[in-house]
Amino acid sequence: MFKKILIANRGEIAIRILRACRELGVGAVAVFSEADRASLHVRLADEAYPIGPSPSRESYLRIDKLMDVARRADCDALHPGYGFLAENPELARACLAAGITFIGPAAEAMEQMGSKTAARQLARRAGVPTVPGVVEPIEGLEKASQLARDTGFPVLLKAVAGGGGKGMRLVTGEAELPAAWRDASSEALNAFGDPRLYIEKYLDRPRHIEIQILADQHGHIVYLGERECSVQRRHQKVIEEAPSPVMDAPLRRAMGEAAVKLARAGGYTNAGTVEFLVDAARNFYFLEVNTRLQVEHPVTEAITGLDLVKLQVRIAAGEPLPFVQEDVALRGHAIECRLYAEDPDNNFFPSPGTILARRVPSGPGIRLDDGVYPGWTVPTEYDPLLGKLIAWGADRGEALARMRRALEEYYVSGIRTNAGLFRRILADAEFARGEIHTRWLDEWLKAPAAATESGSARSPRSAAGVAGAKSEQAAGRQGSVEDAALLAAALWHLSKNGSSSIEGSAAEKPESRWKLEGRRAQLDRAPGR
Ligand code: MV4
Repeated sequence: MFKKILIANRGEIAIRILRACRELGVGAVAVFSEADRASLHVRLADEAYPIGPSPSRESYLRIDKLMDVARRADCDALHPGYGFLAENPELARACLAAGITFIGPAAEAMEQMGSKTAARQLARRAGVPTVPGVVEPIEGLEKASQLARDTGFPVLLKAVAGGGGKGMRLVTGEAELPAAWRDASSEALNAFGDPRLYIEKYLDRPRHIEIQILADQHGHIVYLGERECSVQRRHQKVIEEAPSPVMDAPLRRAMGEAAVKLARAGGYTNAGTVEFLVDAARNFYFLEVNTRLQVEHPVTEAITGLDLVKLQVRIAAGEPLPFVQEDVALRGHAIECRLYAEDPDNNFFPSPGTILARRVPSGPGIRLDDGVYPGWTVPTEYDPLLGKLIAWGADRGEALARMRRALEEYYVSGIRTNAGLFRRILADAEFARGEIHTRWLDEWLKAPAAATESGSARSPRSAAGVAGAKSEQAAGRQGSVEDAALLAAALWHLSKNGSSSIEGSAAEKPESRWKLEGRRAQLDRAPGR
């Protein structure tokens, strides 16, 4: 086992990794940008090192600085988390060159999956169904026109280097192709430095269902069931759940075995996610592979009883998987809400600021993975994800009921959050029936206030909205009293300690143990805790 792991990330995922390190008895080294001096992941770590100014280009995306810290702190492994450099083969290569184990797949596997056309070729070679279309980058508009006709409209132009919907354009007929080609190509160049595009047949309202896999370095590969991730907004997942409401044992086995075949063909190791689109007739099509731990991994942990981060570390350390496929049993149902500092009533505008008060939900079946505390200021520089609320239940109904209950308990002041949006979605009849697809949330958000066609309480702000509004008001009344007390406590706390001096010494040397204990004690005393 490793002695010390560098956590090359921030926020809730840095804390999630840190917790795994603690349970494994492995040292946890944090890095932080200037904006993150006072962040929770820094306070909880054994050691913390500054890596530069707030913009991620100058800190969390700097491979040279990360490797420098890894060497200075004498780390023998590095966990990249998700986002930032998590799927960058250059980081994996730099680790290899420095004799530091990268906790993830090999650089070559990341590279292959990074090219969406290469991944499609791999899937076809492995006998995994792919969306109809091409598997080579397209030379130019002339060729594209021919290939679009061959595929049959509507088609999607997609970026070879893509993912996350960037450089993607829907083309419903020949006439739209030239403009769409130019737009998609320049967007791809902008986002990925690679303008190349390919074509897929457009599937209408598919579900997005992904399979979690684990592969050790001894040829053992397992699948850990699926996650239903269809509730998205602008290619950002909002709610995830496991299992998928449309899944049954035969389909799960077929998709799971397809994912394992693909991983085997690609020489894949460590944790990975194979994404599929599933149409209304429950045909599944390979989409892409995510070569990282994913934000939504806790719903899989909840129904499998496994700790994916600890397993990632063990696999990277060369240990064989401690179980086989037949041992993987799925139990109950889990759902996750991504809590953001953003304002759903103002076009989801980010709402950074200082958290004044916060009440965390708990009780049966509830898990909160977050990275914030009262008195802390959500930085403007990064994705304003506050954390994830996960509810588990014996069945989907109980999981949803627990999530509704936990959302009522959850309360934050000082910033706006999307918690109210979740209360409204969880009150929707269609959602409750699991009748969701990749355009469901966009359509739901656009639904006029009184629309109740197809017998569903679709409206975000009318019928379904009332229940949500009531609990928000209740929380608000209680909150104003709490706020006054907590604001006073926060001010006292800051006057006693001085917000900058707390972290002021973190700059040059790893923290000594007594200082860390002091920090923890401060944290324990922090208002609202
Ligand atoms: C598609 C599709 C329909 N047909 N491909 C969006 C992000 C990228 N990872 C793939 N995406 C899609 N690819 C074909 N051939 C619809 C989407 C899509 C989508 C996929 C997953 C989750 C949410 C989505 C929202 C809109 C479109």
